[in-house]
Amino acid sequence: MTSSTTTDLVVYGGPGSPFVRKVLVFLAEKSLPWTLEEVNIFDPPEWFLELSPAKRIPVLRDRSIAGEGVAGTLADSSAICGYLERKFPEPALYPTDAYDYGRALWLEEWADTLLAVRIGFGFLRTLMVTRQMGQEPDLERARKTYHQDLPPLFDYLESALGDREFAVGEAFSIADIALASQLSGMRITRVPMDTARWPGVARYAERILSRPSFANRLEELAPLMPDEAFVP
Ligand SMILES: N[C@@H](CCC(=O)N[C@@H](CS)C(=O)NCC(=O)O)C(=O)O
Repeated sequence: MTSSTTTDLVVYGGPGSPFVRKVLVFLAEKSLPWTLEEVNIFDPPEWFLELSPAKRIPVLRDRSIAGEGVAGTLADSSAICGYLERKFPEPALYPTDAYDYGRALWLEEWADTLLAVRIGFGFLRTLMVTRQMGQEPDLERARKTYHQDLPPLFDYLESALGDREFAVGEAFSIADIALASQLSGMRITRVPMDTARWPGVARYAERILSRPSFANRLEELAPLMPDEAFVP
């Protein structure tokens, strides 16, 4: 068996990515130290493409397996979190009840796909990445996301969450990490949440994002945030 110290974990990616955030929050909730090695995914170095065949961040390297090359690396935040859970089981971040487990995986998938596309392309790209690239924000696209594309998703989330504290069961889990990693994209781009229309989602986001694992990540992102709030 390979022995490992927790300082062996390297995350490749940029702190602005919600999927990198998902992995960093997962590590923080496990109290595992990590090193973030910045990779600009819009201009990735040649060596990175070998580790990330889909050309995506994050990639995790477990140096206790290999310090270079593909060995010891995993692409995709869900694969990374599953690996970390198996290797570092405490505290458990996946429900033990079979149905809750399945439901947590479903909400993780929903967040990583549908929600990620809307918030990622609708707000992060239009309001934050443009700014980093010295371009004008795409307010029209952001407004279309706000008024047309996101409401059906928030309607679903409002009904899925109800007034529960956590997305699944009675404990914080991967479902909360995945959902809040994407929802935090609105906080970062200073897009207001319609608290009257989706009070459950608003309270939920507030509660989960105030956990230190999230709050510390968001604090690190303050310099990237737009100077002004988005007006829908
Ligand atoms: N399914 C992947 C998605 C990762 C992903 O889409 N990452 C974005 C950054 S937030 C990316 O690398 N985009 C690069 C591109 O679209 O070219 C995961 O869960 O890790």
